[in-house]
Amino acid sequence: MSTLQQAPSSSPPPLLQIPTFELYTYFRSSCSARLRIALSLKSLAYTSTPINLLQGAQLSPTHTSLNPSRSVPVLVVRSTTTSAELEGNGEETTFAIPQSLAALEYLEEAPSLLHTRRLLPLSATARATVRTLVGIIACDVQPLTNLRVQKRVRSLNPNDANAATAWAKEFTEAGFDAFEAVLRGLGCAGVYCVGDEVTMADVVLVPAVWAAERVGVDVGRWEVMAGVFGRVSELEEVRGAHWRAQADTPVEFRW
Ligand SMILES: N[C@@H](CCC(=O)N[C@@H](CS)C(=O)NCC(=O)O)C(=O)O
Repeated sequence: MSTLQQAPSSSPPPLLQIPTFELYTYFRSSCSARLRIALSLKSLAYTSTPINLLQGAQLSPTHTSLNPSRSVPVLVVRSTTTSAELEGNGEETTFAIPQSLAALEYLEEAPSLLHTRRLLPLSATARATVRTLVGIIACDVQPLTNLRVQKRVRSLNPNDANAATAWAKEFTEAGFDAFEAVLRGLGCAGVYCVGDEVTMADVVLVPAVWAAERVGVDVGRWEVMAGVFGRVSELEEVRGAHWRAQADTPVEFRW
């Protein structure tokens, strides 16, 4: 199925300045990887500030003041607002977006970024499908497999070294079953999850598969999804966003 997508022009509209971006990220965080992939696909430069989740840096007072949910990513946007954005009158503003999906939507909607590669299709039907797939991963899988949940599962099962991994595997596999069923049932997959253009569904899927592989899930079980994953993974922008290729990736995990 081919999906209509807004053709981006090569530059921002006159009078709108492209913001600068700072991404609070952790190399292994799948939610951070969503932003790394999207920024890269949109050719938007950013600086990275590493937050070491295993050392508890997300719990520090400084990070909590930036993100009350005590998680990564946080996308900090520094922009010169204009009347076209209905926000101000040419003043410098800095604001933080501490939820990955809100940040993805911002990158899609900000007037100064409308010229960038579109990650949502034009058609409302195709958008709903993209958001369904995004929701399966971001609402039904990731929150259940998050670090803090795994720590809790471990503490509730002190005699079972495998409990947290088994837990994460179970909910990931259930989510991937649903993801595959949507791809098959709606017949939406083309080269990518929804048609032949990369969308937010692909942006969210890829890091979910990386996370799944770490808990021993074999993605080949979901044929359509695995095919899409393979094709998205080949994109240069996605390779650069890989958890093994980040500035804060420890040497032993690098390619
Ligand atoms: N809904 C949030 C979830 C963020 C989240 O759970 N991030 C994980 C990394 S992927 C995290 O920071 N976990 C730290 C912890 O659980 O302490 C989003 O989409 O940004």
